[in-house]
Amino acid sequence: MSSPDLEAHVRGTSRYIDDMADPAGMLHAAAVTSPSPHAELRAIDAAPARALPGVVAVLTAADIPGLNQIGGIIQDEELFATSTVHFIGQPVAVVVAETFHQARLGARACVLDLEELTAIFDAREAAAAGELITASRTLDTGDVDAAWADCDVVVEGRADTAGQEHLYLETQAALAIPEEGGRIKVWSSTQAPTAVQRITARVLGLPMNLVEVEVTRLGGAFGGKEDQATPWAVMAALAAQRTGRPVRLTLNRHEDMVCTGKRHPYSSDFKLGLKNDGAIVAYEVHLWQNAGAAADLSPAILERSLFHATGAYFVPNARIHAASCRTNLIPFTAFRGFGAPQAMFVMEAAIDRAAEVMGLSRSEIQAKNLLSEGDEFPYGMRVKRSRARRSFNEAAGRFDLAAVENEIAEHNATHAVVKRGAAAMPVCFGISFTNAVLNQAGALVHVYTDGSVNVSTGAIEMGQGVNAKILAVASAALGVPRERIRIENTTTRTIANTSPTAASSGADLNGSAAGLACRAIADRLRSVAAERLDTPFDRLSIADGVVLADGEPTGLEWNELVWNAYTKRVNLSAHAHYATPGIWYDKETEQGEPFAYHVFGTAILEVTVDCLRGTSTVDRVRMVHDGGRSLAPAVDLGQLEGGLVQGLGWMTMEELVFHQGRNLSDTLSTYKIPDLLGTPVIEGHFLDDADNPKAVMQSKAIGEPPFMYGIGVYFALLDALRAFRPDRKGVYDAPLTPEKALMFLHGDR
Ligand code: LUZ
Ligand code: MOS
Repeated sequence: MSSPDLEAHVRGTSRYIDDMADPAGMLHAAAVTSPSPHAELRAIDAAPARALPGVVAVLTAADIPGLNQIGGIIQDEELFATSTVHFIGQPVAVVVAETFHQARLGARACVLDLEELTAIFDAREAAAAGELITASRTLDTGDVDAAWADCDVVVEGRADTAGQEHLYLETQAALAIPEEGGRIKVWSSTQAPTAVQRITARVLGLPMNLVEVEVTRLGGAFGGKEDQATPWAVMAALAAQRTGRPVRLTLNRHEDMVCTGKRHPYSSDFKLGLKNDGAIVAYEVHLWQNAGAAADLSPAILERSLFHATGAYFVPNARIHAASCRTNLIPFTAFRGFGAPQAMFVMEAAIDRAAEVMGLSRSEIQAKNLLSEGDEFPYGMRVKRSRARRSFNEAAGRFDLAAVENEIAEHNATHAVVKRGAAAMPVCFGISFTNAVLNQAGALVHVYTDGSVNVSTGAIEMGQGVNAKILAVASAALGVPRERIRIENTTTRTIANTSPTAASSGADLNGSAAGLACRAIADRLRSVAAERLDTPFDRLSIADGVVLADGEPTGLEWNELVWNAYTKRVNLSAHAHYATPGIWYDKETEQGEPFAYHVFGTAILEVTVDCLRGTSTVDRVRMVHDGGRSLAPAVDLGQLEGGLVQGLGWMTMEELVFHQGRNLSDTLSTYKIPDLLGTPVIEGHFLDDADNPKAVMQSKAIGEPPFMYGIGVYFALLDALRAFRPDRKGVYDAPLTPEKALMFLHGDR
């Protein structure tokens, strides 16, 4: 079933913040940002900006009535820098002017008096200098030190991954409107309306009940709007409060690429010990996360890295060290996968190195070590309903992995220049926010007297189809056709204290809450019907807008029942709250059950490399994915394919380049993402009989897990390269761009 947004998207009538008509008297805002990665900020001279036509105000930290502090997990980030700037693109002031262009001219005219300081850009250097965002963490299971002696083979190496630009189609945007009594209404392109509300209130010196944040939909987010829509919304709100006029702040693409956080680059050292048959005995890994200049979500992202360091495998003895390192780059932030992809890449690199040394195939080692029912993760949780082996075996069987591998070996033996490679990529991803508190959601449902229904939740529609899923839940729970139900905009006025729509859990949490609220109303309506039809409550049900008794139509229809309930003064509205049961984590012991359940699957990826040029194509990717019982199969297939392609981009062509703290890949001409022509043939299969009692209507979260299938492409490419250069060992430094492939093939001669 399709998304309720579908028709509007196709017709081009779906509205985003930038499509909203300008309120009367509206101003535009643009940030003044730091040109230096690290400097003492001695003065801001705003006089040249104030002298320009159209400029209404230049606001700095001195104009903030509340706190100049936007940090979430750790309060270490100023809205406007005061004494020191810490990265290029850091806001120091905001210029408010009559037009978009005048605001930007004003921002450019401000003169900053800066005294340069030494800057650090490398995570390992930052760690060595003691520049950590939080204390480092270690998960430890089994006895790693003793286990090395039991290993037949021990391999070591280094594996690095670069960052990734979100490149959501809609850039960061906000529209703030001052209302009576000091109230501020903010439209924000955020995944986290409550965070925007909380921090706007903090900065503006208002109670939260005077700040409303509303979202219709986002034009993509991918984590980039979980924390980092906030500063722009707060600046717009501050400007609206100070000037008394509505203020719009929309970043252009270049500003968005320079001034907002991206996926964290990681650098890692690994050590993996195995038996001769490929069984993994021990794994030790050090992960250095490049957090950038402020915490943002980095500690939570580091935690998800820790939890996913052993991938889809059972490792009896493991020690995982992780450090979040402060550098003078933009604060890196949430991005689909949230630290898990970076850690899983290292595990796959270690397996690749072991396969190379042992003369085994990578897929043999993978298959041997997949999670079985009841296996324990390094964080102490035991895996339940593990579908790691089932999905791997189904993928290997359905897609005949052995035949693919043989065919490729034969191809490579008979072709000198064009080489092929294949890889399997198993995924296991934990579902729930690792911070247990965030695993709650609310819903508010109104049934109107004509039988039409409005459903409000805290979920943000960002193109991922969460509204289609909530609609499916509401329709089933009420027993009315989807056409009668509208999923409302998300606003802090109807649903309070929301968690970000993130962690793949939007439909799980908000769908559950919506289901509870709808069932409460449906039960009241069944009571009304029981009286009216003189039939016991338990024998009645409502389906497709008709009241049934023992499954047979009674002749009583939804609209009439609703009106009847109204005349009997029955409440036709319900609010419900859902909190995921059973999850907990103890950071002291680093043990717990942080996830409600896990998502599993396996991809088989095939590539071809032109070994004269280093160029490559991804030919085909086939996946078997554990999607539970889907609430919206077309949506899930889209997420499966889209996640994969985004992962392929991260591994092969999206090259985020910083030089002395400056993002050189800050335009669409210098940052390349996969396009239709670069997209392989994709085949996605969902596991049959995949129930999931841990989520709403037996469904499973889908957003993030498919991203990690893309990791496999790195190793498929590496195999093709090694087929040309069997004398060279694998290197693990993603993305594996054509330039890097060329250096691997020919750089040493
Ligand atoms: N956001 C968050 C996330 O705050 N906590 C998480 O565990 C998470 N996981 C994935 C994506 N976003
Ligand atoms: Mo997130 S990476 O906003 O789920």
